[in-house]
Order: sequence, then C-alpha cells, then structure tokens
Amino acid sequence: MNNYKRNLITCALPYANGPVHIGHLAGVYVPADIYVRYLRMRGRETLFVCGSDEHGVPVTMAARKEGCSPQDIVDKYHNIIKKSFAEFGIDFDVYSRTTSKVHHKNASEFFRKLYDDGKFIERESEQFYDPQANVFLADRYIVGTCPKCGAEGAYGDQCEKCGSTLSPEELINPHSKVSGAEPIKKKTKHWYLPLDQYEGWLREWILEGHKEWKSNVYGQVKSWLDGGLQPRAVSRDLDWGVPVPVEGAEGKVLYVWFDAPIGYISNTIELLPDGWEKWWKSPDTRLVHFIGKDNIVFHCIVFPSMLKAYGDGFILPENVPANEFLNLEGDKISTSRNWAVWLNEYLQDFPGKQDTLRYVLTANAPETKDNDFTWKDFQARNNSELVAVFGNFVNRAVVLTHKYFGGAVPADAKPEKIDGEVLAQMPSIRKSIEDNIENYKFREALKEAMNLARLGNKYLTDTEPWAVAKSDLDRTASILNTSLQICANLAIAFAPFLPFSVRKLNGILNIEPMGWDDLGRADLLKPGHQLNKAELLFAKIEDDAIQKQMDRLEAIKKARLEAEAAAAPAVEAAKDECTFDQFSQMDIRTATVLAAERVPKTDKLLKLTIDTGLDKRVIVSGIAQYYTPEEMIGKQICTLANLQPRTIRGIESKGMILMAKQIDGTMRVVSPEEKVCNGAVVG
Ligand code: B3M
Ligand code: ZN
Repeated sequence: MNNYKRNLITCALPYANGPVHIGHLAGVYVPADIYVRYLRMRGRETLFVCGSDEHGVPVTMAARKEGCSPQDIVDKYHNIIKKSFAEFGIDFDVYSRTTSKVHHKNASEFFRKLYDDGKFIERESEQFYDPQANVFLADRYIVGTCPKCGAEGAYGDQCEKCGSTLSPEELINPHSKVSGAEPIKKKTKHWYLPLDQYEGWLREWILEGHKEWKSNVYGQVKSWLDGGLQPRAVSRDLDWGVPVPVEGAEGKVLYVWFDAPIGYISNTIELLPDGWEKWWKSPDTRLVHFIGKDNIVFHCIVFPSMLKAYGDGFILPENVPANEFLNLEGDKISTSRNWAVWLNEYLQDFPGKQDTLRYVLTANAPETKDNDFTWKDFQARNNSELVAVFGNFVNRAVVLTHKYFGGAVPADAKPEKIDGEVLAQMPSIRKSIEDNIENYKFREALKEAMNLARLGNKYLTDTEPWAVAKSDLDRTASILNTSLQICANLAIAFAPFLPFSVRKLNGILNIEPMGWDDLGRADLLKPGHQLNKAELLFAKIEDDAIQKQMDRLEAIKKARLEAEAAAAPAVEAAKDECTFDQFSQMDIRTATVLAAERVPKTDKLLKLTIDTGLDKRVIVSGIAQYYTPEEMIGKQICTLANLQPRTIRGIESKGMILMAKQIDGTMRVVSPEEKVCNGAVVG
C-alpha cells in the first residue's frame, strides 16, 4: 500500500450529449469505483470526483440534432447520466457539471492567471467560417463527400462510414452544417499554450519518473513527446462555453479541453469550499485519473502542463491508468450509430442486475487491449460463474445451516485436515487481490475473488455435508462452520466489485460490512451467531432475454446497412455481359513485388519488378500517386499476366496489376486477404 495520506480519484467527465453506455462503464467508471471502494475498505482517506462535461462541440451538435438549446441538452443528459451512475453504485463524493457557477468562475480565473502571468502566446490563424451564418466552424460542423469512400455527410474531421481521419480541406463539396453555405477561410485570434516549452519537463517527469505507468499510457506519451509538441489553442470561436475573460475576446470561449479538466478542481471546490486545497495542493495527496485511451494526451500532457504553468503548489497525477476500448458484438461502440448498450435501457431489461454487468465488464475489461462484449458471454458468465459458483456455494452453505442447525453458525466440533487446508489459502488469495488492485489489474483481482468462491464450492462438493449429516452431525458442524467462514470472506473479497450482492450477502449472514483487514480470517462468524434466511444472490438469465438483446442489435445493424446501401455513392455504369470463356482467357495470378522505383520524369509511373510464380518480370504501373516505391516492395498483388506487352517510356511492361478505382478516382491495389503462393490463379 502506498504511503500517501489521502487519495484523490477522478473519472473522466462524460460529455452530456447522450446517456452513458457499457463502454464508459467498463473503461473508466467501474474500475475507478472498485479502486475507491477498496481504498475505503482499507481505511484510506479518499475523495472520488466526477461530473458532466457540458461544453464543446459535441453538445452543440446534439442540440442542433435534437432541435433544442445546448442548455436543454446538458440538463437532460446530465440528469440521465448522474442517475445511471448512482444506479450502478458508482459512488462519487461529488458529481457536478461544468455549466455550474463555481466552475465557470474557477475556469475563468484559471485562464486569467495564466494570461496575466504571460503563459500563453497569441496567434492569428485562418479558420473555416460560415459567411452566411457569420460563425466560425469547428471541423465537425463542415460536412461533405468523403474523398476515401464517397459517403455523403462525412465530417471535417472524420468519415463515420469508413472511419478515415479527414481534414475539412479534403472533403468534396464541403458545406456548413449551420447554413449549408460553402465555408470560407477567415482570420481569427486565439491563445495558445506553448506545450513545446514543457517538453523537457514532461520527459523527465513521465518518461524518466513514471516508467511504472501502464505500457499503453507510457507508450502514447512517449510517441507524442518523440513527435515533438506544438503550441495548442486553448480558445475557440463558439457561443457555448466559458467566455474567454480577456478584453477583445467577444464571441470566444475556452476550448472544452481546457475547461473540462479544471472541472475536477471546480467540483472539489463545490463540495468542499473551505477544504478543497488539501486535496489539490498537498504533496500528501495522491492523484489518480481514470480515463479511456482517447483522453491520454489531455491528462498526461495538456492538463499537467496547465497545472505546471499555474504553479501555486498544484499536484500532478501519480498515475493515469487509462483503458483501451470495449467493442460490442465485434463492432466499435458508437453513439451516433446507436451501436451501444445504454445503461438506462439495460436496467429496464435487467432490473436489479447491476452486479452482473459490473462483473462481466470487469472480467472482460479492456485493460491491455480492446475487448469485445457479447450477450452470449454475458449470459455465460452470469449463469456459470455468478450463479453456479458464487451464488450456489453461499446458498448451499446457508440452506444446510438452516436445515441442520436452525440457522445458527455451528461450532467447529470435529475439524479435519482439509478444513485447515482450505482456510489456509485465504491469505494468499487476499494478497493476490490486493496486488492486482493496487496495480490496476482489476480483471485479475476479480478472478482471484472468484477463485475463493470456487474453492468454497469445491470444498462443499468434496466434503458432502448433506451425506455426512446422516451419521455425524459434529463433522457436519465443522464443514458448515468452515463454509460459512468462507462465505463471510467472500463478502469482503467481492465488496469492491459487487456492492449490491455483497449488501445482500451481509444481510443473509446477518453481519455488518467488514473492513479489508478482516479478509483471510477464519473466525469471522462466531458459533451461535444467527443467520437470516437464505436468498438467491444471483438469478439465472434465460435464453429468451439474451435473444431479445441480440435481435435488437441485429435490427439496428440491418437498418444501418440498408440506409448505407440506399445512400451509396454512384458507381461506374455496369459493363456489357461477357462469357465465361472470355473471362477464363484472362490469366490473373498472384505475384509479389520484388523491386519498385519511380520512372524518371513522370509523376504517375512506377516500374515494378514482380515474381509471378511463372517468371520474374517488369510492369510499369500508373500508381505513383497512391503508393511510394517503399510501400510497394514486398506487397503481394494480383496481375493480369497474359496482357500483351507494351512499351511505356522505353520500358517493356509485361502485364498489369489489378487496382480498385474509387469514385474519386483514387486507387488501391487488390491483394489476397492473406499471403498465398505466387502464381496462384485468380478466378
Ligand atoms: N468529456 C471526453 C470523453 O468523454 C471528455 C473527458 C473530459 S475529462 C476532463 O471522451
Ligand atoms: Zn469515408
């Protein structure tokens, strides 16, 4: 355990532009909650801070889509999100919002101090502007045809259809989402935080000082730093946000990623107006940010640089255990495509089953790589782990105690070696749970807790107290005593993970919640202690409930595919019919590019030497705009091998390579899905 006096734990502030889904829960909120519950059980002074992120373009976009004001949007979703967290037992000390008065004042003062201290640079730049609506346009507010896949409605920063990252300049027929007008470029002034000035300091603090950070986090920070940091604009031309508190900054607000992390501080101030400083400015406080991988740069580079620039004793995060992403049934979770399991909807379909979701999301947490949530796995883990192992064990122990001993914990009347052996494993399980939680390995920690339940379940199966009871009640008493001690230990081991079930278990065992230090003890329940009646901790999930969820997703996917097909871009007109013979006359084969070089004095041509399996030959191909020679070398391609040779720029070209031409005219080579031998006939 660390030696800090207190722990300040924050969770990324979710954008209040939609409800939260299982991806949020798995990546950020459940792990943070487990961690906080654990620290509290160990008697550590801990503050758990979160709130809604209510500024920025995502909110104004949602308002436009739903035809209401940004304030309406954030009011609606802030409440839905806050309720979902409470319902799932994510036990924040404060859950506030960045539209609060306290935050506006705090963020504004924060900016002003950096401004007064000369920490910003001012710069003019050209930004996209809607000449009809007279507003500057964030990249997301510019839409057009995707140059990569031809989809309509691609955004200035990304095409949601093909996933390509774009810049507004690349869009075909760009127009403003606000008025439909074609955007123009216009000069505007903004304030920048010169991150480049913090590079050396960041290197030393993280790359030298925090080699223990998770490799995904450390690696991302390293590649940002190795790439060189640029000054970052901290203001925007937008009418929604914290106004820039500087004269001559009308119509400008703080960039959402500048104000949002300050929200952690504001929300602490709101909760503890007189006591917040010890949480943010004392070296005795350990700050840990729980976030998703897309937030790493902001929490490891931008926000720390802001705090450093501010000075005044602000502490920096001691760790930033960011997780990767959770997919849903093999596809990326997406709010705009409605590909998600929303927490509010989940609870309508599975009332009371918060812990099942907490369990499955932790058991499958995307801690080191992206992971997939499937409804079948959800059902299997509920039925064969929670119900069949943990629930079944507790239920058997309690029911048998009622049956043979009137529900009173029996004395350890006739111990045998196996009892001691089983109980002796508890301290090492405890140690393993601790080590894993303290290293942010929650899925491993949960597995260990489940191992304790497995141990108990197996012990009961091996000792068969129901059979022993026919001849030896003293021995039965010992078996049940041992089993009940394990049950009580389970109520500690699972408490950080499954708070609802543990509350129920404590009720059944008729005990108060215990501290972490009691875990591993074999005398938690005294002989004679009266249990309450048995109740099932978990209920089986039937096939039809799972089918219903899968059908829902299937319908969403089908609707999307149909909509995409309807909106599909025009393709080249169909060609005339050909006969099979005509087709089979074409000798199409796989080949590997051995060498590639530009044909001198042309922009378009590459000279490729390829191995066709039949021979090695030279092909001149018009792909230099799409591929560099280096990219082509080693690639496996398909070639029309029996095309009549032609001389191009004095080079004899034998055959051609197969290319897919997209509607914008760009080309990609056609390659076998996996490597095959050269000379394989394609047809
Ligand atoms: N709202 C981004 C996100 O949900 C953002 C986090 C802010 S944390 C200060 O990905
Ligand atoms: Zn696209």
